[in-house]
Amino acid sequence: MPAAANTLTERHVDAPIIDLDPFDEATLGSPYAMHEQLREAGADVVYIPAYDIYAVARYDAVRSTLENWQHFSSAAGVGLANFNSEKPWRAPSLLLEADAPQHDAPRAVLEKILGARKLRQYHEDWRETAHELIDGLLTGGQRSTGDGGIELDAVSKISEVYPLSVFPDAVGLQQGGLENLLPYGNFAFNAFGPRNRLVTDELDTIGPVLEWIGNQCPRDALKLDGFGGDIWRAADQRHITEEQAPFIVRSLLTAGVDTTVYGISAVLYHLASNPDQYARLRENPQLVRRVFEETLRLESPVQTFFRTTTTQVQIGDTTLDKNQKVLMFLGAANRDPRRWKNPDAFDLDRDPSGHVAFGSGVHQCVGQHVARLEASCVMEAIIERVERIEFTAPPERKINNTLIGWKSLPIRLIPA
Ligand code: HEM
Ligand code: OVM
Repeated sequence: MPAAANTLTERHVDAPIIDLDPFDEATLGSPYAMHEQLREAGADVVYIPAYDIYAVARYDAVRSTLENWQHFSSAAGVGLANFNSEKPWRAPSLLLEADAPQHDAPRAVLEKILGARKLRQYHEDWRETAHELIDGLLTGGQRSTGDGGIELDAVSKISEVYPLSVFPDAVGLQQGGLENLLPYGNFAFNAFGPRNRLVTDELDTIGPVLEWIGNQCPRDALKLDGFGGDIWRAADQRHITEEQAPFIVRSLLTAGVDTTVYGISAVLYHLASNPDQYARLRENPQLVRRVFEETLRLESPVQTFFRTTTTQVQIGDTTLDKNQKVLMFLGAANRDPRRWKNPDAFDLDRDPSGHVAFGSGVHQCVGQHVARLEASCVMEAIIERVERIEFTAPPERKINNTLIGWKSLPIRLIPA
């Protein structure tokens, strides 16, 4: 159904009406003016007629919506499509797009496999891989005249390289076909939005990518030692069924790559933009964790997710009907001046905990320890070898219906 067919019907809405398109390409690339408009519209929830959806952008409203899974369901899809009436583009995720009790067993299995304790066994290998990557760039790269710095695009040479050199192997994927992972994640995150050009432009080429992803999920495709093997062992132990196992592997392949690429790019962007704070990080390497959390707060690589109301429900002074879509602006909550002092500043003196870049509540990112370990390894390798990071040209935004990030980060690394 075209959007116009179900908008502007005479449904009474007692929330401020905001006439904008959050998925417009210009807005996706620079959403901050819209965030302010949504937060300051005068209520905890607003109505966006363009898509017949509600939206929350203030910190408290976003956080309570995230934490209220009883009234705000994920099983009807966490994108614009309402699975109660629209067919999903793929079989729904057993984690992201599920409610209790179905959500419980897959969640418990992944929490254990991706927990901070289990991840310790990957730490050494991931640290070494980061050092090899950075050392390789510093010795093999294009040397600029003058300061002996190395000029490169940090997205294609660091952010997109590192996760792909550690994560697929940790999952237990065989070599070959890894070039499908980023396009798959990009498509999946676009698919949470409307069927705009970002989605339709990919429809011609995505078929073989989907097929390859599907082929990596069965037991036979995966090495025994790795997250994938761990998932299948959980099926052997009847914690999940054999029918569920391949879909849980698919969740790792969907959510586990583009997100960390975007997260690492965001870190490099903020370190290049804040030379004084980079110097401070070099003197205090234990700040790597805070750098990552402050980066996630400011950047919120996953900008939005939806919920669907399960009953009539109140947000602030507004009553929402049952089966209404609610768009949660994680990025706007993470810069809400009601919650954060000087919210737009990258500030290592603040405590960024409580940010909602990983969500909050029962669906809070189950891969967050993986993301933190990858980002820390990259930062530690860089601060050991690199004295300064400078931009050589303005960075270019990459847009996606759900993710915000960088297509290119042209930088110079000045060796220590
Ligand atoms: C859930 C963000 C990395 C796997 C989520 C959610 C957010 C998020 C906001 C909550 C979704 C919701 O409430 O509906 C991020 C960010 C990352 C990241 C910003 C990197 C910086 C990862 C990685 C993996 C992963 C590396 C896999 C190893 C998942 C899965 C879920 C999830 C499976 C669904 C959990 C559930 O519904 O119970 N992520 N994520 N994520 N994430 Fe991440
Ligand atoms: C999934 C999943 C989880 C989180 C994010 C996501 C594409 C997918 O379980 O498939 O984004």
